[in-house]
Amino acid sequence: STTEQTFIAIKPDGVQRGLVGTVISRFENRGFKLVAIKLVTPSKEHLEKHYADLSSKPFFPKLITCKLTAPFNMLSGPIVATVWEGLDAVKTGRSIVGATNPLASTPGTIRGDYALSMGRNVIHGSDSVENAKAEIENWFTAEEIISWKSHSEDWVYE
Ligand code: YYY
Ligand code: MG
Repeated sequence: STTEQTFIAIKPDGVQRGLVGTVISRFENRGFKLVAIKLVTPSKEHLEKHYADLSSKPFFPKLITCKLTAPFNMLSGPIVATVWEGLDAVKTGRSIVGATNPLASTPGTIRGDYALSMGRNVIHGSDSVENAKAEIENWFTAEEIISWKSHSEDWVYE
């Protein structure tokens, strides 16, 4: 539906590399509506919840456990957290993001255009409607999700 929402985050490497505007533009240009945005430095506990599904994976420590032993991980700097709304936002969002391993990401996707390493893949995108709901709730309060009508709506949707 056109009110489906997805959670998209620009990871510390994306923020450091000045890709915030690029990522936001790609979602805006596609026709999605921005309904929440903030710059955050999440706690380790917060990230553990965000990536709970991956807690048993071998790369999990590198991803979040310790800033000192894994200095470029998700705890290494600010993240831009966003929520985008629009038709098939989760699935289409994933296709804008690109494959997890940037070497396999198609050019034209964010990872396919701006990344080369799995651990520096610039952006996070929810992988299912159910996970999107949980992630949005983990990163934003209900009051931070803004309901508004875009003047473009009738020119984006038939
Ligand atoms: O959803 P997505 O980000 O594409 O991949 P996930 O399988 O959920 O993994 C989350 C995150 O973990 C990924 O973006 C990079 C990192 N990672 C890694 O460093 N090494 C792996 N083998 C797999 C994932
Ligand atoms: Mg994932």
